[in-house]
Parts: sequence; structure tokens; C-alpha cells
Amino acid sequence: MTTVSTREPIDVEEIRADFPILDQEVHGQPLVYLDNAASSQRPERVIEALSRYYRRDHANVHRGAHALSVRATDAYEAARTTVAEHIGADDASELVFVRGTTEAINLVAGAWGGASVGEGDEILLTKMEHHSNLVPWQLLAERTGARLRFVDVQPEGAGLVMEDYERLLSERTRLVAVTHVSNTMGAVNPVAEIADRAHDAGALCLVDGAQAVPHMPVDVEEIGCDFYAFSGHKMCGPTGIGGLWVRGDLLEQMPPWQGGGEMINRVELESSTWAEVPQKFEAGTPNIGGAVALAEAVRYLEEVGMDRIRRHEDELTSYAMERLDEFPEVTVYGPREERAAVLSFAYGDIHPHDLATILDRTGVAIRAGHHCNQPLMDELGVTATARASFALYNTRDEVDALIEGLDFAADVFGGAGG
Ligand code: 7TS
Repeated sequence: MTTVSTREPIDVEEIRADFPILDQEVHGQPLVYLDNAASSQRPERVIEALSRYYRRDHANVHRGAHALSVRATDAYEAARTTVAEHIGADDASELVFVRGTTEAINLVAGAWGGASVGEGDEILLTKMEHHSNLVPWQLLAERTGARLRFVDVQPEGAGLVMEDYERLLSERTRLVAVTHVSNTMGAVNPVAEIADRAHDAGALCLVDGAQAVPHMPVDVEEIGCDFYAFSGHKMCGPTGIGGLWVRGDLLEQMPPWQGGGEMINRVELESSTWAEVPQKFEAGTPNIGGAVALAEAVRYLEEVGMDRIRRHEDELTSYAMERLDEFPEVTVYGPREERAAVLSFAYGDIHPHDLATILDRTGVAIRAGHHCNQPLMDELGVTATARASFALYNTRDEVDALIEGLDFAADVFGGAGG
């Protein structure tokens, strides 16, 4: 793959050839993988980077004076720089490697929250948060006596009710924690405006970027938030690696979260002092190979071009919405425009799980369920939705396969009802 001008559309067939997993049949049909919001697939060179690291370079980091340890440490720290630059961080030491978004948010709730949130303080969330941006705050609220408040969503999940945000912000708000892109509705939230208003109110702002970093250019400095969390496995990297970006001074000020090796400066029997950031927040042996391969995923995405990926996925999403509109029994949730490539829908009275099972027989992988968004499902008045989500390697033909699968499901059930 060579770097190309960002105006040219993606050559999707060339990209598909980079992803070995896509070239297979399931149930005798070509695989159509439309479950990218849950986890994306990886190009050969990411798999190769992981394998090369273990074949040639592995040793523990920051410990030994021997050649392999130095090599592993250099590769791990170079990966930090690559990933930090990708999200627009000014300084790689602001990026903590974690297992993924879930761990990133737990780290903030545990370390920052434990030290900075007390009884009567408020954490302002929204009703469209993934469980991993809800439950850590519930646990913190239980521990500290803080109160959780929730910004409303527009009907059918079309976005946040910003007036409600303004209404709920107050001098009691310590943190606003919001998703950049809804993993169920595809709504893209105005996170720069949200961060700005949070700061005006004297609060900090955490952005859950799990569904944004894989699909659009992200610049944490432009957003102006204080914490930004994301997962490697949704952006063509390995599982078990992700990032938490924390604005410089803040990371220094936060107490450690987990204790152990790697995060200390000096340990005595009764007390310890801490390593510099970000090591202070990386207790124990980190996922070195994962970080190295994540950096390779970042290089791959950048070579394709985040702007082009965004445009390609936009185009696919518009096409899929057009095709879904052909079905009077289909309700698509979320915004009609200005959205990301996640489409949740209902298909008449066919249960989403039944629909996903039938589609699977045709080779089409979608997800059905509450998508770790149970409070949002309650708002929509449903228990589950069917969800198709796209990535850079999906094609219009695959959208057509989804649509044919819907026809097939209607045949199987003797109509979609609704
Ligand atoms: N935040 C958002 C917005 C997400 O979509 C997810 C995962 C997470 C946090 C958690 O990420 P993890 O990598 O720590 O698990 N979302 C989904 C999904 O929509 N279907 O499966 C996982």
C-alpha cells in the first residue's frame, strides 16, 4: 500500500486483499462482515508485525540491559509515539497503554475519580453511553456518594438534547463523560463544544472514542477534552491493547491506579514513590506485542487516509440507508445525516436475534442485542436492535447482500409484519 492523495476514493478491492480473514465462506456463502462496531478485522501486515515481534524482538521492557530488552523497549515506546501522534497528542507521555476503552475509563474513575470526586459532586453522563462509560461511574458514585446525571437523547436516538446538557451542567459537575460516536445509533456528538462548556462550568471532560478513532480523523487537542479513551481491536489492531490520553498536567497530578512493578521509582516495605508518567499508570508487564502491532495498524490506517476512510464509510452508510428505506417495515434509528457508519434498525416484528441468525445463514454477519446500551434501549422502548456497522473494507455489494438477506428473512418468516 502506498500513500495516495486524500481526494481519491479508496480502492476497496485493493484494501480487501490486505485482510486475509475476509476471503472465506461461511455456511457456503462469501463472508460479509458487518459487525465492525464490535470489533474490526486486521490487515496481514498487522498480524505480521505481531508475529515478527514475538519471533525476533520479545523481552520485557524497561528492565534489562540486554539487546532484546532494549529493542522491545524501543519498539514499545516508538509505538506510543505513533499512536499518540495519530490522535493529535502533543506529547507521547500523555498516552497510557491500557487493555482498551473499558480499562481506560476504569482507570480514570479509579485514579482521578477516587481522588477528586466526593459526596454531592456530580458526574454528568448521557443516556447513550456504552455500559463501559456508565458502570465505572456507578461504582465511583457508590464509593463516594457522588450523583450521576444523564443528558437526554432525541427521539429515536438521533443525538443529544444539548439544551438538557446546558440545564444539567452546574458548579457541582466535576466531570462530563460522553461518547464521541454512539455505538448503537451512529450519532456523532459535538464533543469540542461539550468539552468547552464543561470547562466553562469548571468540570473536566472525558470522551469515549471507541467508535470514533477507527473511522474519522481525531485530534484530542482540537477537541479540547481532558481524557480520551479508545480500543485497538476496533481500529484494525490486536485485542487487549488500547489507549488513554490524558492532558499533561492532569496525568502527573493523578494518584496511581494499580500498584506493582514498572510503575514505581523506589519501593520500601511500607511505602513507595512512583515512576514518571505514563509508566506510573502501567503497572506490571504491558502488552508489548499488542502496542507494536497497534502502531502498525495506525500506520496502515494513515496510509489509507482517515479522511478517505470517513468518506468511504459515509457513502456506504448513505447507500445502506437508501436501500433500507425501500422496506416499509424497517425503522432505522439514529440521525439521518452527519452520522457514523453504524446502522441500528428494526425489521417489522422479526426479532433482531432471529434476523441475525437468518442473515448468518446467508454469510452476512451483523450484531443483534442491546449492544451494551441497555439504558438507551429503554429510551427507544425496545429490548434489542439489529445492527450493521461498516469499516474501510466494506463494499456496496455487501450492502446489497444485507438487503437480499432481509428479503430472505421475510420469506422464511412469511413476511416481516410490522
Ligand atoms: N465505548 C464504546 C462507545 C464502545 O462501542 C465500546 C465497545 C466500548 C466503549 C468498550 O470497548 P472495549 O474495547 O473496552 O470492549 N462496543 C461494542 C459494541 O458496540 N459491540 O461490541 C462491543
